[in-house]
Amino acid sequence: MRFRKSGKNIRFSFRGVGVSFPSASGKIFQAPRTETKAMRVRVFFHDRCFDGAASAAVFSRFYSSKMRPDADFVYTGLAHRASQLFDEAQFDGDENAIVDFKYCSSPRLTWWFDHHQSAFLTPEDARHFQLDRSGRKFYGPDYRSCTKFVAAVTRERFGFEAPELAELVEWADIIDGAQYPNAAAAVRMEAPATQLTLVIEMGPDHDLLARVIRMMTRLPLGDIMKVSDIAALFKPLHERHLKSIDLIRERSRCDAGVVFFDVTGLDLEGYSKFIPYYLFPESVYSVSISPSSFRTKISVGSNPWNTQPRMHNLATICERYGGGGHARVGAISFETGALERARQVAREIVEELSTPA
Ligand SMILES: [Mn+2]
Repeated sequence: MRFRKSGKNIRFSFRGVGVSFPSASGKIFQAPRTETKAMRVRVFFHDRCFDGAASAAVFSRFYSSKMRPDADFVYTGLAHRASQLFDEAQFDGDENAIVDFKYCSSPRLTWWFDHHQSAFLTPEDARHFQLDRSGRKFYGPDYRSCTKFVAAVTRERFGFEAPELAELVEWADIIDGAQYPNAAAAVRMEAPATQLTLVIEMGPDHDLLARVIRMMTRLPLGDIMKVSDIAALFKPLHERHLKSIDLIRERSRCDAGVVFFDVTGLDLEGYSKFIPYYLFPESVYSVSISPSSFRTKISVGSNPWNTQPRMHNLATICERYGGGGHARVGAISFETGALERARQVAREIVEELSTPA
């Protein structure tokens, strides 16, 4: 039996099982099951992204299986924006991990996995990563999904095997790598993974993502879509999605293989990026402008089902304007209200993509 005073509590413990009582001055009563405090792991993930959520789920399963079975996970989504990406005060876990999002040189960051070409905000960040010797920060730009990258690294380096996560990993690779057999498979959303993607990308709030991540760690995707509130969220989003196909059809034009549309004023935030290729199967690239509450966004993509060779690196083009992404898909965020600037940049990009490099 041991006694210990911690803060306002007096703690009794025997063989690792402890009970805390408030001391005379304290008001808190708690009876934890074990003496050791659970390890708190904060996982930052690419918000509203199937691959971001799935990466967080695979990382969490790895961490509880190979590092600390008693870990408590807290999930925080990160979004690309024109202003500061990280608030270091948020790195308040015993461990802080980032998956599927840019590197951060904070000493409080203990795990990092990303696969984006534009993973480093600055050359200093890239150098900081190269000098890291923790063996816990990994960059896999050749991977189509961060989820598959996390699964591969944790298997090879830490012996983590989770066959029940194979479905999740495969779908993250299909979704993030745009490996659907055709545009219709992506746009019609018949597979549960594609339905869940819609809920993740356009669902109502950020707590939802933390719940979805927890479900991904233990349920097949078909079962997640049967959870009543997830199914209820999907239905109106799907109807809206079907309507968005018609609206984008009205706003789009396709010249020299480049689809352009501007959905300003249409309340179309988060429409499927595959709609332009579904509408214009012959297109090679798409450029679109979509204002939202916190940014004005230019999305630049290439038609995954058009086998014509690509002459342009879209991440490189977007980086020139302060954005980033992958060779075949990129985006630029402007401050809200910078619509004229965004339209000018979009015109320049359409022009550049219409001309062979
Ligand atoms: Mn990703």
